[in-house]
Amino acid sequence: MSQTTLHQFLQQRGSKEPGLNALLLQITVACQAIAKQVEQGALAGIIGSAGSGNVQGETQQKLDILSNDILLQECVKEASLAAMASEEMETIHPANANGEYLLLFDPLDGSSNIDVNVSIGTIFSVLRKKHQGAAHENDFLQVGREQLLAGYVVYGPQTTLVFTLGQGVHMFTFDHQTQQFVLIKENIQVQADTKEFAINMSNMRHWAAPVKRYVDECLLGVEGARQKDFNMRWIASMVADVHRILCRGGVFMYPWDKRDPTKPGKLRLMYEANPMSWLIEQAGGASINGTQSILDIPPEKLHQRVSVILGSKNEVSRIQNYHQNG
Ligand code: P6P
Repeated sequence: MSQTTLHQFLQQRGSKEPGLNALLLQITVACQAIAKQVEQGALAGIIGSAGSGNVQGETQQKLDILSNDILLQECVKEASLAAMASEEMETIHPANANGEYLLLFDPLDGSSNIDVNVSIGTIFSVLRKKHQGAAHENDFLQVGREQLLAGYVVYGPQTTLVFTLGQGVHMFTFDHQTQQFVLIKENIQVQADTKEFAINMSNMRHWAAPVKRYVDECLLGVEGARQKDFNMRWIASMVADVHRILCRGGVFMYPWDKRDPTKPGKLRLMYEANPMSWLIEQAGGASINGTQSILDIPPEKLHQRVSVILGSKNEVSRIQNYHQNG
């Protein structure tokens, strides 16, 4: 079977902006280096806590910091990149003052899974710097619909890249023999209906009523209002859960809960929810915070959090209806 590499795909069907294609390729160079470290794990002495905390107040794993550094070092080489922002950095990291693009990333999503050899991943999002000269933090505060490029690399049984440039969602798996990302699926579509939901059930007593109603109905299965049985998955790596949904449908929920009512949710808007939401919408799915599309939420802070409900559009629509109509 003739293989289409990522380079060939971008030459044939990439962005009309060469700098954006070049930036995507540079991001994949960084992710290949991260994949090599992830595969080594304990053999490279990179398992476990780094003994430091990030701006989120979370304990940083050694691989969190290493992955962040690899992305900074590799992507700064791209002349089109003006600045970077990361879950692991309090403020932005300047790159090239004449660069046109702003890159945001969660360098290693799913850190709690690193030590137990469960899939983790890198999530990335690219915006345009809309003025001349050096970038400032406020330049990053754009709604998700302004994204030019969004995607992730999942480090699992395969190292797989999924991205969108606004013309569909495409999937590439890394071929270790040729050292190339090879196209395995283009124009991915998320099933409109599903029998599979993903949520951390241990938080059930803290959920708002609409989420509790939806999950209760799933659990009642064929004997309840839904008249069909559901399956549940929770990998605790958003990248892996979203990848499964892109491949076979489903709905992912990390909703607001009353453990800390002042926090709209656990996941971060700019470098987790927005890139994943654009991928899902580009694939025909839907993504909301409960009441509105995540891609329409105007960001106020770089690290702000958001409630996330995304996946098969008919299920997301049902959950939105429960939020809006009780
Ligand atoms: P919990 C990983 O830490 C993450 O940010 C997402 O990738 C994942 O979906 C979620 O948190 C898991 O959170 O509370 O179930 O451990």
